[in-house]
Amino acid sequence: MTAYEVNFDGLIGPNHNYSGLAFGNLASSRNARNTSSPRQAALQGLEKMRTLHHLGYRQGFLLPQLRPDVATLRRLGFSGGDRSIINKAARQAPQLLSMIYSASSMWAANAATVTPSADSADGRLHFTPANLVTTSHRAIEHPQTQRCLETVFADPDKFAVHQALPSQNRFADEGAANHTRLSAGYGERGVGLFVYGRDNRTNLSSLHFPARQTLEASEAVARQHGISERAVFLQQSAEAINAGAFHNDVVAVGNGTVLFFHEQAFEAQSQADAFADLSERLPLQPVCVPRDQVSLEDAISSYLFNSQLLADADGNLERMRLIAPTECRDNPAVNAYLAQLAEDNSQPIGDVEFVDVRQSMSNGGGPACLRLRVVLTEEELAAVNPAFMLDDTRIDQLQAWVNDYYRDELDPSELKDPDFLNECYTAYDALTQVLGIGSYYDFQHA
Ligand code: SUG
Repeated sequence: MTAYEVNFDGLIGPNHNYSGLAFGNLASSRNARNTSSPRQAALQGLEKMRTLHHLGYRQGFLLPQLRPDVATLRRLGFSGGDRSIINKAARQAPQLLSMIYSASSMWAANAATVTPSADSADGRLHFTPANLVTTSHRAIEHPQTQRCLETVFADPDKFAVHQALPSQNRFADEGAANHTRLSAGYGERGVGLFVYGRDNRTNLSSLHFPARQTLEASEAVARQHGISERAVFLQQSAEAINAGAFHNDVVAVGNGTVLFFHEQAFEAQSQADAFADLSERLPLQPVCVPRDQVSLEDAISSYLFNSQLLADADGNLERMRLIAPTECRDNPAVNAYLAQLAEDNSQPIGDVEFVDVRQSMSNGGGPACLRLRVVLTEEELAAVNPAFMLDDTRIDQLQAWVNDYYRDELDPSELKDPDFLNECYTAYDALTQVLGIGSYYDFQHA
């Protein structure tokens, strides 16, 4: 059956800011309290979507989540009207404002884990929103993620949108950033490669930063999607986590039968076992980047592995391209490696495109973080809510909307201003009008 990989990018919200909320994510810590540009961030994200559209790929997007999340402040004991709650929080617990104001839902690779219908037990396409329990600003995302996925993928005969796993440390789940679907062709039965940071035997004292994905979470998702028999589990190395690989997609990316990864990405024994298992199921093509060509530090600062690894626009997996962040071009070792890779005919990656997503990168989110990959058959594609598929006209409309409603600069101290709440709500209201999706956000029902 013909099937396509469609990327759904997170549309970046007017509240994009640098609050240093993600311990273990080096860029987030480095840029804490810096002034952001929500407008540049959103325009950069939309230009990346345009680049893919112009290259011939189908491109969709997911809605920004409603922020500030005043409902969470109510659950934390604040009462009154929305503006009054912001004022009280600004006085009594200003640190909570950065939590409920984060634009982190932009990193759609953490929205959910996705299993295509060719692989699942019931022939539907499955989504499990990630509980993101490791960080408090992201743990509040999953209810709105679920709602957004149910809006975009609304047909329950074709799409199954599950609830997030229980919000417990034991089931910590960060979604597709730690999952790669490998297959010989998009429409063919494939394998789910789940990469986790810890299980119940992991020596936690060896980790300086949190391991955000657990084996038990990955196993539960595989069970939900009916792919336990078609799942392979692989452990990230402590070395990679300690160097700042807070998700596997910072040190590895796969597509088709290709797994492109850093030499130090995985625990050695786990890698040997998983690769042997994968090789029995499909003609695995590992492309390992040696540490003496690209150090782990360079891989993480340039986000080489957070490139999007794409088949060509016809879905031909013999000819792949990387959509890499410009930071890779700026890093001499990475740039030299990529030039060599593109010339190396023993593997299918023959082309590299660079995209500027610096605003997102400064919070630790590269091109691949910004998108959720969904493999869709023709029939499933026809069932996707068309308001969320992009062409030039729609991208132009969204860019005009960003130019009209977004600030050019946002300092984290400005989150205390209740007028900024109104500014955000006005922007979301206008967005639903541009898209023609009616009242979507909670405040529109009030
Ligand atoms: O979860 N940054 C995000 C970046 C997510 C990147 N996603 C993938 N690698 N798939 C995170 O660490 C920073 C927010 C702040 O500090 O303001 C943040 O949440």
